[in-house]
Amino acid sequence: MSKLLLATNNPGKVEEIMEITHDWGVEILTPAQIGVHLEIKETGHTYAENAALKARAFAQAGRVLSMADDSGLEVDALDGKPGLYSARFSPLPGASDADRRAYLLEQLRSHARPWTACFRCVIAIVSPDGETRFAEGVCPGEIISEERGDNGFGYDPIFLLPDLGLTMAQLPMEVKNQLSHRARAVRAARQKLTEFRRN
Ligand code: ITT
Repeated sequence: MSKLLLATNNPGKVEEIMEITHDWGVEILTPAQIGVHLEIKETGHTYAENAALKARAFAQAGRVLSMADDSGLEVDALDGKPGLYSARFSPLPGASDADRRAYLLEQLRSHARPWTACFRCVIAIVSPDGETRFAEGVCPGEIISEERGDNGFGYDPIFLLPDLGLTMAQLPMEVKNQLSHRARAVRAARQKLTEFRRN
């Protein structure tokens, strides 16, 4: 069975990607499983650059095909912020997901509603010798000011899917994994994996 290393330190992403890929016939590895511990500085100017930086570093360290996800929340009223900086969007040192949600709501308070937004995810798959493929997924929605639901991670409790009337954090994992930005990107990445196998 071919192996694919998940190049991430975010346990929420690991859980989701494991579930989305469970029937791929690929052995999914985590950095902890193979004893690789890397903190990659996200110095890129795009999701694709950051995803490639992460996947390349893990592929080289683990000598195994690696898949990284760079993702973010883009809020229209904030001109697409926090976007690339979603994981670092708070002035507080050591900020938690809850701190980042509170800071986002503070930034939005003076803006007219609805606070339309989308989650975006770019996946990079990189082989140990540097061959690289990308895939992308987007999920539109709206930011709401009260938190709802306990599932997921990050901005999920304040990200509403207007058609369902539920936040991402109110969805069971298997539903989030049908329609999220990550689900879409990971599914698109499956085709790219077959391109590596042919080479
Ligand atoms: P790795 O780089 O180790 O993968 P990270 O959390 O730093 O983990 P990113 O740099 O891609 O990952 O930052 C993405 C941030 O965007 C994440 O920390 C959340 O704040 C937010 N985000 C991404 N996907 C999300 C989702 O499905 N639900 C809620 N928030 C999400």
